[in-house]
Amino acid sequence: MCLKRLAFLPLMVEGQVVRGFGRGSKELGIPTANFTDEVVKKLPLEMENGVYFGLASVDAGAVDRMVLSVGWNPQFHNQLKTMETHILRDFSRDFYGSTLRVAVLGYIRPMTSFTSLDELIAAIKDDIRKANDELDKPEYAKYCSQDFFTRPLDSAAKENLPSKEGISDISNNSQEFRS
Ligand code: ADP
Ligand code: RBF
Ligand code: MG
Repeated sequence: MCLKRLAFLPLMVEGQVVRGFGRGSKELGIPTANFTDEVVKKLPLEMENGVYFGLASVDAGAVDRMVLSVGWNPQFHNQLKTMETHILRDFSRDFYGSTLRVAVLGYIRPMTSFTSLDELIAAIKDDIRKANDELDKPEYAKYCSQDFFTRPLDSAAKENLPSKEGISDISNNSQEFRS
C-alpha cells in the first residue's frame, strides 16, 4: 500500500501542547496532544483537512510514530479547527505545556462524520495500522535523526514561554515561521 504523497510534505511543526475539549482520552481512549491556534493558523493553505501520519517527540525526547488530525472534527460539530496528534506510545501522564515536534510525512484520509463513536474509534485504529505499515518502510528512518528532532529546546520553550512555535518544510530549511 502507498498512501498519498503531497507536495508540501514532509512538514515539520513545533509548538506548545494546549488543552482541547478534553474528549480525546475520556470518550475515545485515544488522547490527542493539541497545538495552539497560532500553529493551526500557520499551516500551509494547501494542507487539506484530514488524517496524516508521521513522527513526533515531546520536549526533544524520543522520536515516536504518530497519527494526527487536522480539521473541524465533524463528528463533534466543532466550530474550531484543530491539529491533534496521537503519539503511538503509552506515556501514562499528561504533558500539557510541553513542546511537541511533529514531522508530518503522509496523508491517510479526509476527516469524516461517522454514525457512531465506535465507528470513529475503529477508523482511528485503522489509521494507526496504516501508519505503522507505512512507517515500517526504510525510507522514513532518516527523519528520526533530522536536526529538527535532535536540536535542543530553546530556553523559551524550556520555561514554557509561548514564543516557540514554528512550521518548516525541511526540503527548504530557510522557510521557518515563528509567532
Ligand atoms: P485535550 O482535549 O485537552 O487535548 P485529550 O483527552 O485529547 O485532551 O488528552 C490529550 C493529552 O493527553 C495530551 O495533551 C497529553 O498531555 C496527554 N497524552 C498522554 N498520552 C498521550 C499520547 N500517547 N498522545 C497524545 N497525548 C497524550
Ligand atoms: N474527528 C472527526 O470528527 N472525524 C474523523 O474522521 C477524525 N479522525 C481522526 C483521526 C485521528 C488519527 C485522530 C487522532 C483524530 C481524529 N478525529 C476525527 C478527531 C477526534 O474527533 C478528536 O481527537 C476528538 O474529538 C478529541 O478532540
Ligand atoms: Mg486532544
